[in-house]
Parts: sequence; C-alpha cells; structure tokens
Amino acid sequence: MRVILPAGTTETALIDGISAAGASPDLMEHTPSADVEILAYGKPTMAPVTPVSPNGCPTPAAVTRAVREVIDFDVSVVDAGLAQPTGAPTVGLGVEPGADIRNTVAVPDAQAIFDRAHAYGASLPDDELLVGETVPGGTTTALGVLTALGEPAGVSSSLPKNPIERKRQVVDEALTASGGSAGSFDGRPIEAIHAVGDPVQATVAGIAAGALESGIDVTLAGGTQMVAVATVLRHAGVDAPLSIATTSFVDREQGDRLGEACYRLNCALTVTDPGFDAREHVSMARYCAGVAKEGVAMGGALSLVPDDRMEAVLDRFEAVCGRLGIEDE
Ligand code: AAM
Repeated sequence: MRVILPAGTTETALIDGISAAGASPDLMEHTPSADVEILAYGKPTMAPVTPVSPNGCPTPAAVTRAVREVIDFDVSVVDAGLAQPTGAPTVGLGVEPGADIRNTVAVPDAQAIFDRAHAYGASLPDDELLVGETVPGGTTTALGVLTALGEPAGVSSSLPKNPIERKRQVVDEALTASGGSAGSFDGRPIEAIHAVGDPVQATVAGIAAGALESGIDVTLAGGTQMVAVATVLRHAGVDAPLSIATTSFVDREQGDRLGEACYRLNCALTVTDPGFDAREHVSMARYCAGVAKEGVAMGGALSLVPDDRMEAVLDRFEAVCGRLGIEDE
C-alpha cells in the first residue's frame, strides 16, 4: 500500500479565525512542511515548529505516523504548493502556493497542475493508493469548490467550533470576485479550483484521475476536503469507483451530511474510530473534543489498522507525542 500525500498552502488560511492547523497564523505556513517531516521521520527536521492547534492539539500527522510505525506502508509526498522548505523527500510537479480565494484567481495554473498530477498518478506502479492532503485553510477552499459546483455538502473544520458562517462569507466574496455564483461552475471543475480552490485540490484530483484511468484502486484519505475532490472528479466525468476514508471525528461533526454527500457522489465511505476515548492522554482528549479531527491521511491510515493492532497504534501515538514534546498532563 502506498500513501500519496500532496502537501501545500493557500493564503486563504491567513483569514482571521478560519483555521487551527497551526498555533498562530504566522506559523501556519510551516504546518504542511512539518507534517510531511513527521510522517517521514517521526518528528520535524528542518521545519522550526511542531504543528499544534492554538490549544496544543498535535497535528494528525502524528496519528498517521503512529499507524506507520505499526503497519508499514510506503509514502510519497508531493509538493503541492509548499510555502516553506521541508526536509522530507518530495515529488516536484511545479506547484506554487495558492492565493487567497477572495482574489480574482486562486490557482492560476490549476489546469496545468491537474494535467501534470494526472500523468504522475497514471504512471504509478501500485495496485492501490491512499491519497491524503495537508493544506491549512483547506476546508474553506473545499466549501469554495463545492459551492461553485452546486454541491450542497457541508465542510468540517480543524476548530472544535466550526466557523462556518465566516467561511460562507469568504466563499461568497470569492465567487463574486471571480465573476461566478453558487453553481455557476457546474461541469467546469478545474475552472472552479482556478477561481476559488487551492493547489492541493488540483493535485489530489489529478493524481486520483490518472491513477483510476490506469486501473489503480484509489481511496481519498480525508474528510470533507475529499468530498470536494470527489465532486471535482465526478464533474470531470470520472465514473470509476471512488471511496473516501475518514475519521469518526469528522463523521460525528457532519452527522448525516457526510453519508448523504457520498451517496450523491456514488462514493463509498469508510469511517474509523481509533478509540481515543478509552485512554486518558491529553492529545486524545483534544481529538475527542473535536480539535483537528482529520488531515494528513489520518482516516485512511486508520482504516488500514486491524482491530487487534489499534491498541498498538495508540501506544505509538503516545510515543510520537512524547517525541514531539507533547507530554501528557
Ligand atoms: C493538517 N495539519 C494539521 C491539521 N491539518 N495540523 C494541525 N491541525 C490540523 N487540523 P482547516 O480548514 O480548519 O484549516 O482544516 C484543514 C487542515 O487541517 C488541513 O491542513 C488538514 O490536513 C488538517
């Protein structure tokens, strides 16, 4: 099994109060670079920070890494618009950071990114792929693309209290700035990303479309951001079987909306509960309180864990937290 992790940034993350994928706005642009180091090496190497939410909840990269320490899987990180250097090996597809979606254009070369990612996905030697994401602000850009394409799915948040009204305002402004409106990009998914999306979406969608065309099984490892990618793929005419694997934290927040969206998109859904509530660890308690919830392929990685190995994953997660300097209280 290979996990492909497109990692990138969008200036949309800097909008006040929109994301908790970093301790503060100025640290947020380091989050994807640090996430991929944690996945590759077990801790940040070149990145100057460990990504934590403002209340100290560790990045989902720590969970995905814990899974990797129990059941080994291959990882390929794709630079999908990193704004800061990373010490992890990356595949370069020439992707630049995304702009604030309230600009006229959010991802200037969305079509070229999709095409290069498609060629990369189609070239992979694997039978099965999990494709994840790390892009702070990604649930806001997901709402942008969903709205542009007229898909009524909800979006989640790295914050325990989802700032959904703020996101809707941002998306309204973004669509107006791009000369569009809700549903006006119907059937034009890459143009929707160009106008109100982010470069990670173009990369994930391209890799998935290319891999599917080559007969590779693809699971989109993530929550509502992957619902947005699945919507892009369906609007692009991809009719191959698709599946999404996410965490119980996203599923609980979304209620019936997640399953309903997957039904509309003819997309299988796997939800995994890692059982964090059975432990006393502070980081697990924060996940149970709805902080972070998903990201860095966490839900997809957890879906690979056999029931009798989940305790070992929780042990490794505690160990990774210790290595990241996040000790239990
Ligand atoms: C990725 N790295 C993270 C993290 N994510 N580090 C800490 N917390 C997270 N939640 P939002 O739209 O609220 O910013 O949520 C999306 C981000 O949260 C993505 O980067 C996702 O991978 C996750």
